[in-house]
Amino acid sequence: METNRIWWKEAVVYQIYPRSFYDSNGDGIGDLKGILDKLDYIESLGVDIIWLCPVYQSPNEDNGYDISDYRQIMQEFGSMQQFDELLHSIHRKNMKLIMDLVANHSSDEHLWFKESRKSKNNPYRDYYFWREGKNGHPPNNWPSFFGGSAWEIDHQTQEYYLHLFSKKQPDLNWENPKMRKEMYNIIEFWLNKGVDGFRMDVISVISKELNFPDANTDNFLDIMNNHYANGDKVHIYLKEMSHEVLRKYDIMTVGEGPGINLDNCLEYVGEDRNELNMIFHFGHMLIDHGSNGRFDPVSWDLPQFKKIFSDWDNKLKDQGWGSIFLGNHDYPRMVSRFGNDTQYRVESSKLFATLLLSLRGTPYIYQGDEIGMTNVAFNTIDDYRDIEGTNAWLKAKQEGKNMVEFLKIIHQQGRDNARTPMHWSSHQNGGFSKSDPWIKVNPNFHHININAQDKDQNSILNYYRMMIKFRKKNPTLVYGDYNCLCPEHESIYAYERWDEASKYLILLNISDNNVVYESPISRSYQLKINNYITPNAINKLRPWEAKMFSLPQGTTSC
Ligand code: TEU
Ligand code: CA
Repeated sequence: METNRIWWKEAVVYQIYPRSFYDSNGDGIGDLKGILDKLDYIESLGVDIIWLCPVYQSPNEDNGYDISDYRQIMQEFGSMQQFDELLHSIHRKNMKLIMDLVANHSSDEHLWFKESRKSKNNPYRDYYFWREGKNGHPPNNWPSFFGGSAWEIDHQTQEYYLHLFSKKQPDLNWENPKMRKEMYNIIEFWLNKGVDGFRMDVISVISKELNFPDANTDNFLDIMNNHYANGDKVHIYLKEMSHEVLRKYDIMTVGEGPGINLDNCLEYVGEDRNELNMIFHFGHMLIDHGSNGRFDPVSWDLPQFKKIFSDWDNKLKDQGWGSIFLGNHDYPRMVSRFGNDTQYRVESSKLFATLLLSLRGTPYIYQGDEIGMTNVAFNTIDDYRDIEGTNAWLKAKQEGKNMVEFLKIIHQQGRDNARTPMHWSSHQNGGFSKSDPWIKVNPNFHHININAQDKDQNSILNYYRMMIKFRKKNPTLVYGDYNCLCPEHESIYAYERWDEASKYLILLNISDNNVVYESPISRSYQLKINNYITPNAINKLRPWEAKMFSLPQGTTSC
């Protein structure tokens, strides 16, 4: 039994994208009061921590990931008093709240940037990266994550500024100790309010290659790995952040890290590093991204998917800690992307809930996945809101691509799939708002909604509630060892979890077919979890069937 038990390792996290969660005042935009109104529902899931996507003042170029004031609440979301009330209510329910720290870049409407762009000798000039162009072109050929150049000319001083994301998200210069100190003060401001930690946005790219060399490839993932991620000083900055502020609080930190890989992950989360508690790794989330990113989709297979999870478990098992997630606000809906969101939507949603809640690491559940919300397919690009998707659309159009085909790629790969409003009921707008929401509701809210599932013992929602409860009662699923069985099998993901107290065999049929698990299953194995309502032969797996067995003490490998 694990002796070194830690709250954020045993916790289950629920991610809220506030803009799409619940609109309490009828303006079509989710808000903080809306989260407070639904806090009993969140508590009913059995989750421990709420990760709140950015709620700071922002012009919403990137829906809050472009911050214009780190100490003010976005007016559309409500007031600081409402934030304080929400935080207090979360704590009263013995849950915790982590905020989203966006420290790599600010909004171009932040005071710092407004000053910085005024003149080359402004005291805030070096809060950002300014460089001269080359023969009327940007300083180098780096691309933005959101398409186009990563540099924008500013005519006031005729210099370019760096923005790895949109041009309204200028990158902050972490070389500048004054900027770092201001960022630490911002972190301290929220921690002193009682916030329980941070998810750190693209924290792996805060240290830049200061000579800004040209990339010698046009493969975006290679450019990101070679030039943006894991810069020389990223660990110096994280250690300083920890020393200056984080270590003084009993909090949790999770780094979002494009470019964090098996070779360098322990530099971020090794227990002896005093940097971050855990990271999101993206191996499985980029599995269908071609060389030009999400809108250049490629096929993948289950052995690839399983290997990623097994490799990361093996790397982090003795030190550090990982996150287990299959969806968030940046990726298509989990059941549409990895499952079957038509004929087997219920079974495959439950199967992935079983996966999320039976692996080693801290599980993250993204709002709406607990009821099996799916991708959406709007008929026109005008119904989409995400800057990454709309930029890609414009680029495809300029390149003369077949836009009927490209819209299908947006349907399959776009981030807005995860940002349509939550389905609370079959009423107008899915019960999300009395007004037209900022983005259309997925029309399938009529049959996929919380009201319809809350009292149905066989619903996806109640399967999540059961699985969360089961994981909490069985810390073997948190801390126990892991071994993947039949790793090459094309349809079955079979693995075992164990410690000296218990042992479990988990069988997941990740396919539309009936399959048989060939290895022997002794009659002494007790079936504890099954996502089908009717029983079947112990070693048979129906399409998207998940089974978890508890094994008698001393059972050797399955
Ligand atoms: O995401 C960064 C990131 O890695 C993903 O956005 C992904 O790389 C991108 O969508 C390209 O496919 C974080 C936030 O989660 C995201 O919402 C923000 O847009 C981004 O940073 C900039 O702050
Ligand atoms: Ca509102």
